[in-house]
Amino acid sequence: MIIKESKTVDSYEAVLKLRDVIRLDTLKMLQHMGYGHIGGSMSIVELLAVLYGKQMTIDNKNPDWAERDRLVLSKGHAGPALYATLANKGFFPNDWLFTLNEGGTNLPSHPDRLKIPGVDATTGSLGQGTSIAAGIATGLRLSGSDAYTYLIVGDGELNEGQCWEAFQFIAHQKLTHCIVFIDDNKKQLDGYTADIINQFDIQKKLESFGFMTLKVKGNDLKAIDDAINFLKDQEDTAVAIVLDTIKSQGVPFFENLHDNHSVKFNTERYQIELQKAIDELAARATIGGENHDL
Ligand SMILES: Cc1ncc(C[n+]2csc(CCOP(=O)(O)OP(=O)(O)O)c2C)c(N)n1
Repeated sequence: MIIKESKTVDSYEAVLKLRDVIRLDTLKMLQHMGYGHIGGSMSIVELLAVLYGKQMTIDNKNPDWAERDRLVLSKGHAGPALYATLANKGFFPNDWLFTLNEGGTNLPSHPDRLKIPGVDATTGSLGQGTSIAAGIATGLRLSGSDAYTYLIVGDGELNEGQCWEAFQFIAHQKLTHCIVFIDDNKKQLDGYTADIINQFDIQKKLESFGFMTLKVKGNDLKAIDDAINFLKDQEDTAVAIVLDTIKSQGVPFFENLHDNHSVKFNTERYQIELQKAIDELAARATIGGENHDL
């Protein structure tokens, strides 16, 4: 068994750098395509950096390794951020990123587990990833595996009743090794989640289902990492983390843009602002990450 040997042991400095390159490469992919899901991709960058840079047991040389941790990106429209992460972790060549959504590409806009090394679940139809993750985690438990399943769900996605059916199952089964993350960026496709179908208090709802929950700032790498470590120590309970995020997180102009779900970069202003963000990130990535209280 080589289980622990391939555990990622990157330092926080490496996690910071990974955060910046995920954000940078995702923006470059969207720039190349001319449009795309900037909002929901950016709001999970920090989470992906902590998971792939520190928490996950994975092997880029053996993406189907039976003992690996799994990740289900149920909000599959954020695929570009996952692709940038996997490319930077060595699962496939970086130049694949610039074929996003093109005819014949390996990287369709939403994750396809049969095409993309490192993708554990095909997603895009909101809600479905929650049941897939519940199934994967159950299968791993039944086979005696200690591997974790990480499930990322959008706050708008919670409008899908399927999510709550899956959460009920995860809670009932006390699937300690299925860690649920809610990307609470307060917006969905065409407006504020609270205006479309209010989710009310997500944390309280999950707790009423039997989850132990934590809420953390979704741009705070250490808070995310600490929350995961804390929940991994819990026994006999389902666990979830509500990430307090901002749509288009880390890219100030697009954070402040009202319609920032999927943006067409077809105005001079959008193109200039996107290029500015790319240039700033590229400069920061080169010097190895900003100072951060970690
Ligand atoms: C079943 C289903 N209905 C509708 C859509 C179209 N859709 C794509 S993203 C989205 C909004 C999702 O909002 P949220 O989960 O909050 O995502 P985020 O804000 O993080 O991008 C919708 C309605 C879909 N992909 N699947």
